[in-house]
Amino acid sequence: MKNILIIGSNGQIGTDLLTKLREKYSHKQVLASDIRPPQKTDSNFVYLDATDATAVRQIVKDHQIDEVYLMAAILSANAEKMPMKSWDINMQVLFNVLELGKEGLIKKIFWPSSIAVFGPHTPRVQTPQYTIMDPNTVYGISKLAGERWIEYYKNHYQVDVRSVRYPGIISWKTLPGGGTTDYAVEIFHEALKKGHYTSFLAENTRLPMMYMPDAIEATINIMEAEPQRLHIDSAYNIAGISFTPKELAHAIQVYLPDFKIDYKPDFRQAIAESWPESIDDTMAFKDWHWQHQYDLDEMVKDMLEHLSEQYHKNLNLVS
Ligand code: AKB
Repeated sequence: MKNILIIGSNGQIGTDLLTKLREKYSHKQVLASDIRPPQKTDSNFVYLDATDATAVRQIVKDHQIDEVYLMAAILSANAEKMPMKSWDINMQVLFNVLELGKEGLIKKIFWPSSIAVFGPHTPRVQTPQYTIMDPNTVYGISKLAGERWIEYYKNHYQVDVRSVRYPGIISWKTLPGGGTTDYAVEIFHEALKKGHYTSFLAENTRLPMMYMPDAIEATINIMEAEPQRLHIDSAYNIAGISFTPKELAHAIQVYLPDFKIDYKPDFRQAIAESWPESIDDTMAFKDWHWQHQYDLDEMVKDMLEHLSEQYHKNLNLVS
């Protein structure tokens, strides 16, 4: 019987991860924690500011935690507005957890990296696992530094840390908070609420994306893989679907023919242009049989099905 702690359980990925892990194990075994209160009362939730090393240690000890999923971070667009603060937070929370691994207090850690580790000189199409990495955002720099540090802790202190480079994640339960790929979630809400969306990325900006069920699958699969199968000590490339705002709008129009989109690129355009268009995830496939399930149309249909319920709209989603 292992005990799991999710740090950042109220965030976009944390919310879905919490549900899935509690289904897989039990409510009692999966402790939720966040700096924000949960939306629904949760008897197994604790307030946690993960930048506070003493507080993280205390919770890990009090609840005899074996595994930590560290999902708290300041994302790319928000990080550009407060560079030093974001660097401090993103690195501090990681070190607080890595140190507990080094001391043997926790046995396994999941820490997410991102496609933001790549930069303007990285080959943009089918970006390989090992390539030029010259991120030019605070978030990307912190993720690349994080990747180097998790490898260091693995090699020098035998800390078992697992990581994947998440692309933009699309989901309906919780909104993303301050990323460059957030348009791909906002668009669904606005399509259903107003029938119109103004994209902050230009129409032909292609980015790697993934539907939440695939992201959760990747996260849990890498955590459960036999250690001898993992040949990458930093973070694995994982791929889902790559599309542009225009292609996504067309896929939505199949179900909502009156939906309109226009484009007003802002500062996030430059961030998006420094990131890959698509990702080569051969190594994740080879090592732990990773393969995404959802294509663009399946994702759009599922998103609209769930969100139309939330907005009490009756949609006939048979295309
Ligand atoms: C962001 O846009 O900052 C994130 C990411 C790609 O890591 N969604």
